[in-house]
Amino acid sequence: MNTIHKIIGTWALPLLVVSGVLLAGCQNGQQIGSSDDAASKVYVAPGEHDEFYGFFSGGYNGQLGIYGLPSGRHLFTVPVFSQAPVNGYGYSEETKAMLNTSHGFVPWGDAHHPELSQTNGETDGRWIFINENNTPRVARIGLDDFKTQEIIEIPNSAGNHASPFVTPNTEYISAATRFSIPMDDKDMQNMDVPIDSYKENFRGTLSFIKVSDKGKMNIDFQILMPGFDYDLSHAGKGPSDGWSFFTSYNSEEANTLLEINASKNDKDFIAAVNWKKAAEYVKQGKGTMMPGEHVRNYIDHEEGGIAKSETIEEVRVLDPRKLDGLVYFLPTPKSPHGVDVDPSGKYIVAGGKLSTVIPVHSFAKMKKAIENEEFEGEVMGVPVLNYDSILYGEVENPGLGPLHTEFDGKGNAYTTAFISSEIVKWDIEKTEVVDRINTYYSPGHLMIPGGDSQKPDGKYLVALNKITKDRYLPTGPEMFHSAQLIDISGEKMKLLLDFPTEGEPHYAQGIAAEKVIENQKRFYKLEDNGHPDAITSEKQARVERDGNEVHIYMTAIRSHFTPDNIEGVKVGDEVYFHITNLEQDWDVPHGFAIKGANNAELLIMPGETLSFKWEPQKEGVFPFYCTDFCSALHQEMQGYVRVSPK
Ligand code: CUK
Ligand code: CUA
Repeated sequence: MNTIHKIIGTWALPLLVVSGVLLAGCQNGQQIGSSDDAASKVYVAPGEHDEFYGFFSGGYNGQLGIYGLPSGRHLFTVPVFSQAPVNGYGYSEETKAMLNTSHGFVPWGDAHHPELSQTNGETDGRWIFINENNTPRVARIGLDDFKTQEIIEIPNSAGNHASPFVTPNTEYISAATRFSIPMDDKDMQNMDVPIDSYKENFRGTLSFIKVSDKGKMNIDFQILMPGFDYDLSHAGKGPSDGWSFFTSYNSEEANTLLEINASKNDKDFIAAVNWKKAAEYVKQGKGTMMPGEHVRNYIDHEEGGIAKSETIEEVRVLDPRKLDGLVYFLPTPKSPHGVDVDPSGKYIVAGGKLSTVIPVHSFAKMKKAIENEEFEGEVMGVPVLNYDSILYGEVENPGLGPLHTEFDGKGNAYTTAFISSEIVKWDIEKTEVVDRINTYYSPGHLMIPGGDSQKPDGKYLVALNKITKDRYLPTGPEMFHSAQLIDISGEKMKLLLDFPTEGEPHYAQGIAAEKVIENQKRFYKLEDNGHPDAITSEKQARVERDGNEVHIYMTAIRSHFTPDNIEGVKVGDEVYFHITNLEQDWDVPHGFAIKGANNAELLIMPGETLSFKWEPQKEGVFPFYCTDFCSALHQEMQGYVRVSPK
């Protein structure tokens, strides 16, 4: 059954014209088991927990959504690249610095790909990384407290899309520029040149971020590349450990109307990067230190958990024209989007958006072709291999618009077909389609817990659909995206559940809950609170003036603030409320808000100190209160600040 659904999406139209495919209006029956069967498989009884954590990128909300699987319940949202009024992330004095960049304070991001840390090719539950596409950045979130710990900017990049995919022991995280930009080879500076000088002046970069045992990220090296657009990436594993693969499109190097002009070539390229070789070059001091201003923000746990920023001026750049054996191009049909390496590490699968087959490259053949120097030419020092000598096979009839592939660890691959709205299951060794299921509608990525690692947990698959249409009660012109949970434990895929997701989830990750739960922090111990403005008892509560700065050292405990009547503040003062939550019990946060403040609220976790800045503009008496219903006497948890004239 290869049904073409009613289509949707404006970009699909020219694409279909290009592929010469007709639109059909039919919509076929859904392969739902019996509904009882499906219901029992996703039912998590009240008080019971889900089997898996699902981490879904929030797309243009810039955050990371946490969902329980198989229930599809939205459990939490971790604020990462965007300010979050719900808990004051990016508003509080402690977290503001997390959003600093070389462009200044950037309080929004476009997050596409979460990626769990791995040890020996298996997800290990330490951290999850996520990329920011617009102002190129990568974040690291700790899975002990589900808070963003670090954000590093990627220099000499314009759009960080092929990111942040990890190597099997989280040695490196990949990043690549989505947009090429005019870059001077000598100093990597973005140049003021005519846009139609693209072919001559535009360049790309692939970046490798090193991750220390403690998680600290730094940009170890960048590779200067031809001016294509780099899209997705995945690291090799097993036999292909030591390599990373990046798709590129626009090998035509078009700078306008890419929809047509970047769809001309039959094949574009996957860039295969030998990162172990690159790391050796770095050790030998090869490459050149180049300007590459970027900012790294991190929570300083030595200094009371306050975010700090540092600016780094340079980055090491490796040039394939000068260093051999770094990168090879694998010709790949046609405008590939996703690239995925199967759990055995033997096969490299591309999702050619405009391709009529799914090409599967053989890593062994690629190595051989490199040894025998079977090159067809080169682009900017990067040898181009011969398609036929690296190809393992082509999967026929894979649906229209194949994008992304995940694996079940049982020899099968699952590829999304955006245009024909389906997921296609195929046998990797045989490169043959064995099953297909409709999705509603137009899936982008898909996720199997561990599905891009060496040890997938092949029980469930989540389709991350781009178009929702009629799946839920209408909410006007705008609606949440739609995810679908599919049972992949048997031979035939079965649709189990629809659930809405916030933002636009591109990629997602899943992990057995037990791998994460054991390291969870339930609250911060007061005795570990090293915040310089923390106070650990009400006796220490006080108001201090320093010029026009007023510092209020305040405590919160059920159900009062100390102090709760504050006088002596003047119009034009800079007032800082440093509030320590004295509770030592799980899930008893207190909130803080004050009338008219040009700021969000704070949500202060037990044992934590957060600071709120307020610049009163008018005289009078202003109430403040706790925003989180914390006890039966929560409504009594309030106070006043008196503001007098200057
Ligand atoms: S992308 Cu969204 S469907 Cu940004 Cu990984 Cu492919
Ligand atoms: Cu504290 Cu409500």
